[in-house]
Amino acid sequence: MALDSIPDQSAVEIFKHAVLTRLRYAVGKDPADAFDHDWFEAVALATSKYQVDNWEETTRAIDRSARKHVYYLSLEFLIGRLLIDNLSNLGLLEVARQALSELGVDLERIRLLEPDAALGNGGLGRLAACFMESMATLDIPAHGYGIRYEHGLFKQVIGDGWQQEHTETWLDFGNPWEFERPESAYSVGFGGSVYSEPDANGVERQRWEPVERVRAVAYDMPVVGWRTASVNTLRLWRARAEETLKLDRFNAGDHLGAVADTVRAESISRVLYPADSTEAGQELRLRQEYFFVAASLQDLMQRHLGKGEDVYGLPERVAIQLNDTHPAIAVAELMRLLLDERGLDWSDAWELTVATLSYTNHTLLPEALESWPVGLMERLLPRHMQIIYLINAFHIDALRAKDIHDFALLRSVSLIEEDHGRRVRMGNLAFLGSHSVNGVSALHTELMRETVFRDLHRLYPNRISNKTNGVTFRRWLFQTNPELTELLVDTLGDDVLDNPESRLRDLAAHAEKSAVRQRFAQQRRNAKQRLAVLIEERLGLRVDPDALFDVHVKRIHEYKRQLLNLLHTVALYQDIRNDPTTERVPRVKIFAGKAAPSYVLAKLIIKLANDISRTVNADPTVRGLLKVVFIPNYNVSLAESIIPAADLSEQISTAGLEASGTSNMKFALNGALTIGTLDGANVEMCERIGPENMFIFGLKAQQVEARKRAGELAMHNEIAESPRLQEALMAVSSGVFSPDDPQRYTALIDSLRHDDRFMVCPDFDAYWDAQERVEQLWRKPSRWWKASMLNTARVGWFSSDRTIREYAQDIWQVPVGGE
Ligand code: 26V
Repeated sequence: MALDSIPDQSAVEIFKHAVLTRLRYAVGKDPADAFDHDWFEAVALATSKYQVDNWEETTRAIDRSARKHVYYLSLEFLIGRLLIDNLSNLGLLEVARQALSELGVDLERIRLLEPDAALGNGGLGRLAACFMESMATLDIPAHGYGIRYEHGLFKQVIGDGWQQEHTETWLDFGNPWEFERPESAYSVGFGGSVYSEPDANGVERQRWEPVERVRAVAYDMPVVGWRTASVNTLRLWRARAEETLKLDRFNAGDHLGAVADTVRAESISRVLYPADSTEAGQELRLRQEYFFVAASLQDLMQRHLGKGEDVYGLPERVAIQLNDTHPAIAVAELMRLLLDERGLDWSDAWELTVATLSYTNHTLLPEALESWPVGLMERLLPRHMQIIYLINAFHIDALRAKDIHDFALLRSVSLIEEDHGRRVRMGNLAFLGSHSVNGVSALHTELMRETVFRDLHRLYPNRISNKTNGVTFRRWLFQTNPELTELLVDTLGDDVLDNPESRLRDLAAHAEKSAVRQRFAQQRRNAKQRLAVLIEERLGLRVDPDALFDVHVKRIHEYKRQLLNLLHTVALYQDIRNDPTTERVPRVKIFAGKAAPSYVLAKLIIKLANDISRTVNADPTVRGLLKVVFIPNYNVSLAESIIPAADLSEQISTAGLEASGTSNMKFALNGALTIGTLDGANVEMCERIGPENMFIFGLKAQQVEARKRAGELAMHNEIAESPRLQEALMAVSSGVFSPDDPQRYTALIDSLRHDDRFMVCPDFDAYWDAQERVEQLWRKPSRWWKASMLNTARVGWFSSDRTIREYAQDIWQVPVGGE
């Protein structure tokens, strides 16, 4: 094994001892009667001990040092499992494997018992987890702040082809990686009134008196970097009632009323919002946002001032990154702390706030842009609403002073939206309150400048910058794909583990050698074999590991166009049926992904995938040329099984709508070839990997925009001109795949004919042709595997280490380890 070969026997003995002590004293079991789960817990606790030694030291060093500290505020951290991640970053993987095997325990088996920490919906949450790992690796002192949801993203069960949501219970057996910190608890207020009164100097000051208070209690998880001594902290807040039981009410016989406040308070950290971009706006969501922002700002302010630092020095010592607008209320909260609690005047407070905060935008979809009704804000956060009005007034005054009177412009840059009932625009608040605003790919950043923030960008032309996303190679290459990693180490040397960004490039020369290509193909074949076993175990379905694995896994959303892929699947099916002599490359179409529970159309698309799967897989005339699989409950762990086994990665969003994508990078890193549109980070991947090593097709963002602007959303011509598309649409809408309910998809298909906002029809033929190019290349194995290796060789730039270095340099102004 490449990651840390031949373990030292004394290290093995120490690890064994650590496991056995924890098994006995923390789990309370004897090796003879320990179940697998007991072993998992003991191993996790033993691993945690190694982290904690360095952690305490790092924390103390940070507390003493004057180094600038980064705070990453995010409502989501999509972590997945941690055992292998932690062991591998600590350099203990082989030590642990050996120690356990000497105890008669298989690490491979027990690692599967760890539940995924699924505290996120998708890309945004997973990015936060990758960033935490990279910041630790780069020795950047950092805290992640979020919510310790009792229930993470729902578990998806497929019943009769439909998505059903079941509560997720990752904490059932406790979380061995966390440490409760009852001493780090803060009070967070809601509601009430604001009183104006003069302070000692006769200056009018505002005092907010909330009617409700909730306690935020810290739970810390150590974050270890790759082969570094420093350990950062992910601090997640749990909501508790200030007073758990109202004794007077209880004694008066009102037993339920006595605990009602507890239930209300604790509901804040009960569950992660399962929507990724459907209409936001629930009161509980705003309570979650303010809850974690208020606790985090109190905590970081206490750490800052506790070092004897001056409040005016905040931006020199502290950088706060807002992960989307979810923590944007931090702008008003930091102002409130500085004005009301510290007594600063407005202009100083504003200067410090803007210099400390920065904001990342992750979507341009209108339905995902947060705004809160003014009435709700006034009721829940009256002082913040006053501050927002004041920020707005100063802002508009400043523009007028610069002789800007254009009414349309003033309306568009205002913090208050007046059109659909009065609402606070959180995007504008985050923009104004930050010194830096960034997009997550070059194209997305350009579109931010041209669309949502067009006018604000004109007023502040230097504020928006691009920071193209990346992924951590430790998880998405070393841990996910040890066999490929071993190949890389054997071929390129051990240094590839520490410097993959540059060293992976050397793989290009080896792509010319047939022996290395064969080994590259063999490791893929093995990963496909393992995935085939998983599919058979979970679905009772056999797939051929020698077929082309064509993979489309991500949240289910119209803009991600699973429907386009399904129509291609149908067309392929018809092609095979219509022509018994057709020589097709055998293919397995693999789908996985969750739909927001309230997103009816996305759930129908899941049902369609399952209907097509059932029909195609049962049809003997298909002759093994096509299989369709929908694997339930897509999560980080499933992604880790699927990605190394993919030959083809589907990244086919409507151009202009996918801000970046990050699975595109993970697939390419593992050598899958991408079929995709020029959207998000695909554009930059194409520049580096070369268009000859990808299958690019379809309308470009500007063309999509032009068609929408011209109102060309009816697709009668496109359909008439493509017999293949026409036939596929007809089959789906007439019930070929849903004989039990022939009308099931009629409306869905009709909407494509009349209002195809996601350009499925106009891109269909181009997509078909690109898929034909895929087949042609697959038939030439030496060319396919060369292209595959070039993908791995050329995606080094998409490491989250590179992304974090850019944030550190351009936004946070913090030095990176070793600098
Ligand atoms: C919005 C909402 C609104 C309703 C309540 C719950 C909720 C949760 C999340 C979101 C934001 C969705 C934005 C998002 O996930 N964007 C993705 O960010 C990735 C990392 O930058 C990027 O790769 C994806 O392209 C982008 O879709």
